[in-house]
Amino acid sequence: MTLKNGIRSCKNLAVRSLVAFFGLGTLAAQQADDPPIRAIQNIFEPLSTPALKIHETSIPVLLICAGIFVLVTSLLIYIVVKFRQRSEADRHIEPPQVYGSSHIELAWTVIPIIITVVLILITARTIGEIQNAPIPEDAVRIRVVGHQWWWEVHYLKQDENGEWVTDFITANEIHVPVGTREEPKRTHFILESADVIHSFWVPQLAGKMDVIPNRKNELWIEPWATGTYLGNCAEYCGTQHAKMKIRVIVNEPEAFEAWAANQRQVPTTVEPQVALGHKLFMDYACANCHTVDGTIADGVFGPDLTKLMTRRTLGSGAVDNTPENLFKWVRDPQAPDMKPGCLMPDMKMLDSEVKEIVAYLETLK
Ligand code: HEC
Ligand SMILES: [Cu+2]
Repeated sequence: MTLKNGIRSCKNLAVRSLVAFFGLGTLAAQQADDPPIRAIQNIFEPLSTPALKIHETSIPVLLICAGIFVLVTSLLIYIVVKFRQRSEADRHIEPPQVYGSSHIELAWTVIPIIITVVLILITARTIGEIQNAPIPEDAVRIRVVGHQWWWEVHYLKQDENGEWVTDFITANEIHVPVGTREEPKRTHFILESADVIHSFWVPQLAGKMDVIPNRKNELWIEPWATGTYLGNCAEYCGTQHAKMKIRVIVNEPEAFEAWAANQRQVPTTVEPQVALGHKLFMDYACANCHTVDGTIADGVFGPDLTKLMTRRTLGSGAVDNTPENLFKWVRDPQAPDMKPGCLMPDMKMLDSEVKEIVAYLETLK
């Protein structure tokens, strides 16, 4: 093994351990043609326009703060050393008392005010640039609704009256097209909440944005590198807040269009070998909480399952979407290795019934 390879495999190992440690999604769920996982939430490597602007603002802010830190710390160390107690006699000597010095008072009032104003101006400029950016005509528009503890995702299209209406619905895994730095491709999010306050955060793409009931917040991204970007709900929202992950899959425009075309396609027939599973799904309460387009299932309490098998994870990134995990999830999502506390109940079905339902779910792609 050459030194270079050795370093590379150490680096890979480090990345994998970090990914595992922070539970930032697992690599197993990836498939061969998926864009690479961008799991390390590296704040110094922005890969999308608003993240870059924030990064550019953070550098002067960090430098100013670092300057203050170094100055204050060195003064402190200097004073601690210089005026330390050297002999027993020192204990009884009072140091010179300085008060009412208008020079000193002015200096330590005015200088911090100036520094603060500079920081405010730098920050306000960036916020303005991001918030006031007009939405380009060709932007992909997505409405995201935060739920305890998953994300409902509506891709929007314009109807004949110019209103933005739902084109198709998915959950937790958001696909968007990639652009370049010269020719950026915008994706615009409208963020809403169905229950409590959540926060939408995919660090390498954009800043955090709170997701608040009865309010529409907005956020946009212009990624210039393909990848599967991992993010998380960043506002404590109850039991399974930590398992309310986000995946943004940034892909080449053709791959994105192919994915979107498939999402729009409504299945019309049920394959005969899964007819029993389909019937059980409709007979049990599944259909009251979940939608499967083209069937009577039109529940909206849980994620839309029409294209379940195109997702890499289950339960908003709680576990990989593998046949075993799908079986375990449907049998009992409250199991300790699934998502205990989540709002889907243990349906207490027979394993044989679960098997039939899972066989049906596996045709939803
Ligand atoms: C009371 C409503 C409710 C019922 C009944 C219900 N679910 Fe769910 N289901 C949910 C909720 C809520 C979630 C999201 C859980 C989370 O991620 O926190 C979910 C998640 C799922 C998921 C994972 C989807 C994804 O993309 O992450 C599958 C699969 C699923 N349910 C299948 C079923 C099946 C099959 C049944 C019937 C046996 C069923 N559900 C019954 C509410 C329900
Ligand atoms: Cu949340």
